[in-house]
Amino acid sequence: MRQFLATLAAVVCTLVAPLAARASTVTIAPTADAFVRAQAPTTNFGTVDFLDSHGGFGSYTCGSDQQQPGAAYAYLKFDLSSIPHDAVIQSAEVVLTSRTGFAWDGDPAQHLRFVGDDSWTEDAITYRDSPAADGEGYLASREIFYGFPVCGDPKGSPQPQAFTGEALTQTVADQSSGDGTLSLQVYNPNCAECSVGSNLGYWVRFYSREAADPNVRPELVVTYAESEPPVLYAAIPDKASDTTTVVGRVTSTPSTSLNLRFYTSDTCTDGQLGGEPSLLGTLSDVSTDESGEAYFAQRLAGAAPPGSFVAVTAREVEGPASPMSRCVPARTTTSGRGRVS
Ligand SMILES: [Ca+2]
Repeated sequence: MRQFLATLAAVVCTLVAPLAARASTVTIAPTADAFVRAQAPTTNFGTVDFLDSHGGFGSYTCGSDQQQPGAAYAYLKFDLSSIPHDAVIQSAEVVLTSRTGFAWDGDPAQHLRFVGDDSWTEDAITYRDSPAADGEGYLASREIFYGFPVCGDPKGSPQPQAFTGEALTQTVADQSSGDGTLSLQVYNPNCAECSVGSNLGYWVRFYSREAADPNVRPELVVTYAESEPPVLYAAIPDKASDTTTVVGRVTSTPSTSLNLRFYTSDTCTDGQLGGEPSLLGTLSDVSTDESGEAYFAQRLAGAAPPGSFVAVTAREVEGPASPMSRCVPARTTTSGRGRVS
């Protein structure tokens, strides 16, 4: 037995593959952006190079489009299909670049709100038919301050504004696995009775996706972990003890407990387990180390049938299953032990 385990250890050590990068980042440009203005309820503002967010019913914006009274809200839509289906989303950040605004009074923060209705379009949305935000909750918020003079567009150099947080990340994850489209509203509330007056709000003007400089256009940055297939080095059935010793490696979230499920079938084509795989056995509580790596060399109850092939999937508790590993032949001799199929 000791000799056997020493052999397995040698197999593991000689077959350590370089670590694949697990965290990936994708930057997504909006497919549509526009703002709506309460006091121009049938006007579409989808093609200008800016997005206004202004909560005040009684205050005004004052930019390149002259003085415009009342509240304005911005909308952005993102296509999330570039995020892999089995990705575990770790963080999401909406980056808007501001160019002017004015701190009238009230809530100094600009807020992102979730909009579940994705049916709006850039060239048709108006205040009158704009979709409401789903609930009053804020996905992410950021205080943005522009002082006197009120007018001026731009005021100073462009200012990148990163909106991030758990609620935004969770919503991106939900929409990625849901309808694949994310709509957001940029919002500032009206302050009915403020210290310096009534019906005031903070105005911020951001660049839209029509901005001439691509560096100031809105973007959504999503960081995710790709679920990698485990690597099975060997599956060694032992009829006498009715067990199968499985040896391999799995890469996942660091310091996490994994459940491994081993399948057997009579065919293995181009490394993919074919036929009708049946469950051979499971290993639970296989723990990754601080770099996200786990090795296993253990016995499963039950011997894989002679001439069969074996492959494995891994999953975190409550997580999605990883892709299936490449299959290896269930071998009783040393000749093919540890060969990666
Ligand atoms: Ca636009």
